[in-house]
Amino acid sequence: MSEINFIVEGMKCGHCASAVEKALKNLQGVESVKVELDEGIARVELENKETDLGRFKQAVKEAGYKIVGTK
Ligand SMILES: [Cu+2]
Repeated sequence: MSEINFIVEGMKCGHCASAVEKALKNLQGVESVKVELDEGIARVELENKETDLGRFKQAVKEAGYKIVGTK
């Protein structure tokens, strides 16, 4: 199990948070997602260590938001 904290740009309310949460949860290997709206962070727990972050960025982009980094 490993964890990545994504810095997500563009989330303004609970709807945004749940849209990002849903987009990330749908990805393979994702155990859980918790979005901290105030901090603009999505905490993602993964089954395995992940080095390719492209698919996370893509999923969040498709939902209308942007991953700008990790924390
Ligand atoms: Cu919103």
